[in-house]
Amino acid sequence: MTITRLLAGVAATAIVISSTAAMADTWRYAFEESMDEVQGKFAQKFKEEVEANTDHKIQLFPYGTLGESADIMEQAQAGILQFVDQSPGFTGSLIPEAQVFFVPYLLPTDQEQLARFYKNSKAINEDFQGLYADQGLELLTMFPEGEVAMTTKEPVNSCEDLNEVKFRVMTNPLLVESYQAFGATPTPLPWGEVYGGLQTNIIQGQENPTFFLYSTKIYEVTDYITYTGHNNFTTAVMANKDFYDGLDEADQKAIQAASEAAYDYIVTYQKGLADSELDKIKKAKPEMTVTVLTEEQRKCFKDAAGDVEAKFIEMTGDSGKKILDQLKADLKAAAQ
Ligand code: 6CS
Repeated sequence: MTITRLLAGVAATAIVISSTAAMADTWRYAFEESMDEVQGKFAQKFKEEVEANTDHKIQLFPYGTLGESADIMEQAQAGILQFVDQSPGFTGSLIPEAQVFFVPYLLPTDQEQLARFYKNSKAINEDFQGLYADQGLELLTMFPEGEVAMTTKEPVNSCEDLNEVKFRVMTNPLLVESYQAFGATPTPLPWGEVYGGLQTNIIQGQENPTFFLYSTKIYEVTDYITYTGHNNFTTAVMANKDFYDGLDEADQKAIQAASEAAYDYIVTYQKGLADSELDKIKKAKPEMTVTVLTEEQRKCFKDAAGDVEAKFIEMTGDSGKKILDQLKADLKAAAQ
């Protein structure tokens, strides 16, 4: 057992002991990032709205305080936490259809189009609701965190450059398939092992949105940032379903309204964020090489997308195919 897990266990036990008294007025919300990162900003806005419009308080638990992403999901399902932010990158084994967000080049990179898509998508706001509910979760919202970039120790100008690169991915079977199709050796790891893994050369690459490359200082242990345009980072916020179903209508409405307000806030907050954080990386590490791949260079990544999509349908059957088709229809509507 790692120290983090041990501490998480101790913290969780402490929470259980105090839970009977705290249940009535304090709700607990854990997320996968720090207070100053995108999920933390969303959570703070959500808290502010809930506290302004209900009698309840929200206690926030940023990344690391209760363990890794998988730990906070377990705690939310068990009812120890009332709210959790877990990205589909870690939800793939629990809800295989959530892997749809890892079909390469499915999502656009245009931030405004993406913002319209998540807000209005039937797949997200109706179809995924049922799939999350089957796992004891009330899906409140999904939101974008920006285009992901690859950071590596050697240049990446084509799929061949990923040959024999041990590339860290979130623990998601379809993401493993993607990076296999891109020519790399995918290595699923929780976030806490990524910086050290790069530092000790156990892995030689990873992907994440630009703001996260700066805030987590991952640029210190990689030398190349490459934009292939293959994906946008999606995250999801949910409530424990028994907890949510047990609330009165006024509290449920306040939670939905808080989630909508936090969504609008986080979309606005992220305008220009990728550019400003990339500038900070360049300032902190002038020798960093930043490359935006040309259409020609993207060809092999785009060619791999078809195989990954077929794999997704193979893994999820009719249910996954239905979600994928609906998502494509929703993306088309958001493009107009
Ligand atoms: O790559 C990861 O594991 C992490 N990336 C982001 C942007 N947020 C949380 C997640 O754990």
